[in-house]
Amino acid sequence: MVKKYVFGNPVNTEAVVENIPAQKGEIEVLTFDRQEQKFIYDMKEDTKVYGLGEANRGINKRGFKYVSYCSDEPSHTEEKESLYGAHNFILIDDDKQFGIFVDNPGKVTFDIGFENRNQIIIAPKYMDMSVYVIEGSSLNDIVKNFRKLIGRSYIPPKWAFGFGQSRWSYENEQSITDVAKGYVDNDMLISSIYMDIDYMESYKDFTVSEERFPEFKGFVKQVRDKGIRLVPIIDAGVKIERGYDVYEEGVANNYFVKDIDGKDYVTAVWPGLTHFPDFLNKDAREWFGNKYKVLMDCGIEGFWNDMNEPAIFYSQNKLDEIREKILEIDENTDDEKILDLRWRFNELANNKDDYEAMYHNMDGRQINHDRVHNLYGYNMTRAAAEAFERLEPDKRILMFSRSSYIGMHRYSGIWMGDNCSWWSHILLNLKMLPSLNMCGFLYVGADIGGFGCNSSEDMVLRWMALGVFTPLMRNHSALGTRNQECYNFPCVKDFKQILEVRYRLLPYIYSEYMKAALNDDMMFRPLAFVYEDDKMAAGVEDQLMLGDDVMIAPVYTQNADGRYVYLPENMTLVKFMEEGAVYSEKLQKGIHFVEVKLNEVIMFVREGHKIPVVKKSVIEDKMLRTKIMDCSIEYKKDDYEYIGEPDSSYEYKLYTDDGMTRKYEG
Ligand code: MIG
Repeated sequence: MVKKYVFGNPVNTEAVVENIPAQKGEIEVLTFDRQEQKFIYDMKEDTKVYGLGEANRGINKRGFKYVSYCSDEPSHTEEKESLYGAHNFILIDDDKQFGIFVDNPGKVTFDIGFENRNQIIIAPKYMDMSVYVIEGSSLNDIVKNFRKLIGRSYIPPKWAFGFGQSRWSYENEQSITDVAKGYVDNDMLISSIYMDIDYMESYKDFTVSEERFPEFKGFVKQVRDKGIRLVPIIDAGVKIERGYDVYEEGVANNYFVKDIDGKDYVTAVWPGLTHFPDFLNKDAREWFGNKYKVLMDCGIEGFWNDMNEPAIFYSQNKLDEIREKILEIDENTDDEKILDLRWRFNELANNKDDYEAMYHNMDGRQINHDRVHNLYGYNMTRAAAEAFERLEPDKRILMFSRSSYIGMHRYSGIWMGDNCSWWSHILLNLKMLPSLNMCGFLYVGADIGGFGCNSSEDMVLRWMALGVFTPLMRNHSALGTRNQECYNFPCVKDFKQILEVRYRLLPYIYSEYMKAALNDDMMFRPLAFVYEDDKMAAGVEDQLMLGDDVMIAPVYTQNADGRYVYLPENMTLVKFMEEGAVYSEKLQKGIHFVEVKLNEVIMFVREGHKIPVVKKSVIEDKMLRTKIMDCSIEYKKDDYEYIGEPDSSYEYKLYTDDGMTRKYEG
């Protein structure tokens, strides 16, 4: 079912958990162009290609070129070829169906019918790699076989399925207290508040500003007593500062990334000049991971890892080059030479020369960073997750990362990075969900409301109405943008209502997540994966199947009264409306226009199915009345009502566990 082919001398990426002997000979399903060092596959007119995880464009990846090279890319416009992750799995749906995983941590280009509409061209920069060909009885089965190969997906604590509010930045106790108050006082449900870089002392990892958080541990508890968890960010770069323990220990033990001569490589990120920990070095990983304890000892139970592509503002080397050029300038220098500096400044950030000048120590072997670039964020996050297992063996810790590679899905989730408050990014959010699931990433979500740019109330409402279904449901926005916390818009009542839908659906969302994780399955599927013979379904890129029972179809355009929806079979339309009312209507297979108000959430339940939702009165009793946002509530039978076809004999399998420990199978 799975065949492995080895080229050159690959490093062990640990993306795969099964030991598979390598095949001799050529990859049967691909043509190898030896001269150009590329793999080619000829597509038919109707061949479809899925996968590539966190990537731009459609669910069907055909018609564009994608470059796997983890990038700090803050503007996800249509022409962008690389985002933060490198997920080299594609699924070809032709007369034959099969998956290909290119386990190569350097740059790999996937041209899926871009140069030539009918060809897939896979071109790795370095030829050291393993390639896996995965077969199965259906698209879904191939994904399952692949997922088994790469190991079980990360499972977060149950509270991480609650709603989270974030912003760059809530920088002191007061601002966090205000956010908590904004939600709690308005009877809006919330489970977490995120701390961005300004909580730290001079952007130093594992420090907390004493001035802004004079009694951090007590403060964490105070917020926690309202049922809300604080989730701080950790950045990859370590500030160069005498006396700062992380810096001193890193230098003393050779735990930082080096230049070719063995000197610690100097870059600049938020803290100013920094070194990057060498996460590919096992000892450095263990050392850095243990540092998370500083915050865990203050009661912190979750983190997000940022800037781990790694993002570089500039390197000392590159800046020195510019300095030299500037010093060459005098009154006789011609204009061109001076203007040339403009480009040099523009090219300082994330410059490929820096990635090519850095070196890792992997099990004693010196390895150029560029060859293993895509493993960096993965191993930063793995460092943390392995430490969590050592420090808190029984407890689930929330962790999600910006940069990633397949393999990291076993250690954490991801968020989709710096999107914008653009309507098109609601749709991009939806499209990435199944692609990420194919690659093992289940705990995923986008910045709701959009990170960059200013969002409008209607946009945040519509985006939330998609977010109620995503495992990570977090509203986050950038420094300088309009405040987009739910209580900062005039129609607080509308937001309150959408948030309630999330918590009412939580038992279903959590169950479907756990089933997907425990069975190496997808939580979100393209319609094409479920209705394989339905040509119409194959073209649907703005609806998804969620678990085995539900189809979602959010509104993602402005000023819309609703939207057209394609039903591949008879289904029940369920609409969560004002005051917690639930409207149901049976609809026939086919195309329908469904009206959806700004404060409503729609979904569709498959024919003959029913799913549990928590009664509104129960949420009111247990959380809103007490003003304690307790996500760990155990519901009883009477706390649920059923939607879809409540009278059918269908037995929905609700998955329950304690939501806290690693005892999953119960
Ligand atoms: O250079 O920490 O994607 O979520 O708010 C920007 C500040 C650094 C990028 C992250 C974003 C975060 C921001 N970070």
